[in-house]
Amino acid sequence: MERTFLAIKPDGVQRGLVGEIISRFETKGFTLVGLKFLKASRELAEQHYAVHKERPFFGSLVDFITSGPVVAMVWEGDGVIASARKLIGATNPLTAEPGTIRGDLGINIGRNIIHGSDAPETAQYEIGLWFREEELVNWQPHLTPWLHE
Ligand code: 3AN
Repeated sequence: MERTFLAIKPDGVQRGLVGEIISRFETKGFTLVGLKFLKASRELAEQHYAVHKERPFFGSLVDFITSGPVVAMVWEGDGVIASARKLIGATNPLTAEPGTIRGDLGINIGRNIIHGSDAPETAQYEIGLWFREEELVNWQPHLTPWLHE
């Protein structure tokens, strides 16, 4: 079963959007298998954003994600990586489609509320970076037969 890494960034936490955001993935039908609330270290943030190391905004990305607590999560389900990206919306909240998390809840690219893995390799890397294997819970929701034919 596919898994993805999602993180509600410090702006989402400070704005009191944690419940609303988690609710969107729950009501879609995906399964929460990992959840932690933490203030990321600089080292963790730099590893997380390693692919953006050469980009001009790398420093501000790391500053921002370490500036307050984040909600780190692993969600499971068929096609969850691509579907979560759709639920999240385009990188810039100002142009993200209404109905998406960023499109409904944000206005600025540097305050785009949530991170979501963009591919299976990234998901695997990010889950391993933020969670130990024993922190992930394998469970079967009772709702499964009502969500899957
Ligand atoms: P996404 O989060 O939609 O996958 P990426 O992976 O292209 O977007 O970028 C990672 C993060 O870098 C974004 N969430 C955003 O906060 C920041 N970012 C991306 N492009 C820009 C930009 N042009 N200016 C400032 N920040 C940016």
